Amino acid sequence: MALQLFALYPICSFTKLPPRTRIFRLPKATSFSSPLNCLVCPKLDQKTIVRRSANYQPPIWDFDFVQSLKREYEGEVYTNRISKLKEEVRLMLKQAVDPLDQLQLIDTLQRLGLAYHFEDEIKSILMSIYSDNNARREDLYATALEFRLLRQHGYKIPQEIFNSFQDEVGNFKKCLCEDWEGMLSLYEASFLSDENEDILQNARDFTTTCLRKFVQQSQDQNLSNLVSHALEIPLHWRMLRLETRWFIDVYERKQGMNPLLLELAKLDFNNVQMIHQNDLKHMSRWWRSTGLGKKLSFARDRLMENFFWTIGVIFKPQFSYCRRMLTKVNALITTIDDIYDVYGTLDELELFTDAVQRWDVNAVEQLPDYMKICYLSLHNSINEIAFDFLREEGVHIIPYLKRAWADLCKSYLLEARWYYNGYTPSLQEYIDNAWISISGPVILVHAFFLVNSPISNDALKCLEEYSSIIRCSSMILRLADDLGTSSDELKRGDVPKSIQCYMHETGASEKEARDHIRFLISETWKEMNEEKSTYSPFSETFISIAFNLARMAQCMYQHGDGHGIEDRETKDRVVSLLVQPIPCLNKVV
Ligand code: LA6
Ligand code: MN
Ligand code: MN
Ligand code: MN
Ligand code: MN
Repeated sequence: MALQLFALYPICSFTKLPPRTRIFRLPKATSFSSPLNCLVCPKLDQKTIVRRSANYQPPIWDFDFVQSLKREYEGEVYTNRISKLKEEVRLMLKQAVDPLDQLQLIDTLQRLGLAYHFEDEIKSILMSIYSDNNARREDLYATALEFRLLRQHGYKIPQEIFNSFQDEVGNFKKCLCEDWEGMLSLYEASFLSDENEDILQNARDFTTTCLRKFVQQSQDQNLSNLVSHALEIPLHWRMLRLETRWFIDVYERKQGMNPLLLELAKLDFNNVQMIHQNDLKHMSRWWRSTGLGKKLSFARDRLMENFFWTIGVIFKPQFSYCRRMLTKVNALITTIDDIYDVYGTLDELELFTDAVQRWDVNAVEQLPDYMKICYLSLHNSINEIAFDFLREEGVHIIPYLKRAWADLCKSYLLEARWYYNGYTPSLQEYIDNAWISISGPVILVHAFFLVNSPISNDALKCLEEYSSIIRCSSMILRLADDLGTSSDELKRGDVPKSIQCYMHETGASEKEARDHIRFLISETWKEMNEEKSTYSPFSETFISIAFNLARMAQCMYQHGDGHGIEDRETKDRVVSLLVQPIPCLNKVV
């Protein structure tokens, strides 16, 4: 049973929240010293408020440690060497003539994290391969590779390209199972599927079964590592930088690898890492200056993770400003989410929601102290982003930004009401709110202005409507988060999340519910994939951000709550992307 993902959409449904339970008048600033909730709900005595705790641990990343991160591979020798190697690769791309060689080179460059240097060259090669579409169709590996790369780059290439590998009744031929390279290639290609593409769904099922068998039987450790890695999360769903870091090691061991490509990959990785470290250091100073980590001790103090998300979302060196501003957005989201989910009383949350909707600095007067600092910090940070945009582009964007925050807070508030009423919504009702309450729209609306200029009216309209790509990306973020965090959330006291709503509604077991949520993630990916092949007013950069947000979610919550719990997988990942450079043995001279 496929759920209609966004049945109650458009957002106008969203703006019609249940009527306020209480109407209050704002007092004069001088008329109260204790929080306004005394006025709102006279019987509530501040001392009797029992607040929840999430028992979040203090951050493991020390401020001084972050500031002391060193740049080991910095200097002209390295930049010169990188330039020289890039020219060599450009030549390789020019000289490759056999389509399979070309495709393999492109694939390798992508997986080594180098493709962004050669976007024009890659585009023109793929264009020529696409126009010459009577290439051979006997080799499954080559066909699937071509299919995957072309779809990735937005070409409409039909799933029927795989017909010759099926028998008369449409099953993939059993004998193909022996060809593990072909299987792996088809497996990865099958994730580029749109909705209702049955050949690709069959391909995914068939290759998954074959590859699982392969892993069980293979004696070759390297090969089965490769296949297990793919089975764990397919390439199309993977966070790019971590995949790059992983693949550089794989490539180094690969027979017949090209040492120049390897060298460039390592040097470039280290170079990008230094730029990221620089962004991180800036943001770590900003975070300290807000005082939020210290003052709001009930909330997650997760600057490192908040920054780490931005690498997943947009890693290219030239987008430092975007990474930095999104780090602020993420840090504010994480803090405000904890206010709503953990610390705040319902009355306080009503006030905060109202203040955000007004987007008026005077609204701070109605808030309890702990909210004041958060509210002003939100105001200052977001207004500053808007100010930068106004200065650079001449466009006033506060209405867009504040609207996104207001929608987020309204969705938080609805969840808080559900919680206090002990209400379990249907899965549909939950989802209609939860794709907003996960903060995907806030992140993407800000990202839009942080990378897009000039902006078109068409794109603005799609942004305002939270068009399909924004909803899909947010939806995957929500469902992945629920898979990773809902067990702990329920224990500490929180609304039922998608898994529990589904169990409540259908009587399914937790395992069945989790499988269903994974199915929804996979279906949402298919819908999002369509965004690549249909006209979109959004820039390629913005589209890639939306895709990457979904990828990053699946990465962060792969082993549980990787955002809240720092000292497990997330720590190793942070070390490998942000702390340790790749040793380059043949030091450049
Ligand atoms: C997840 O926490 C969280 F804080 C987010 C804000 C998710 C995505 C965030 C970024 C990129 P939690 P909830 C900062 O699992 O309450 O508490 O919506 O989110 O389930
Ligand atoms: Mn939460
Ligand atoms: Mn929440
Ligand atoms: Mn959660
Ligand atoms: Mn569709």
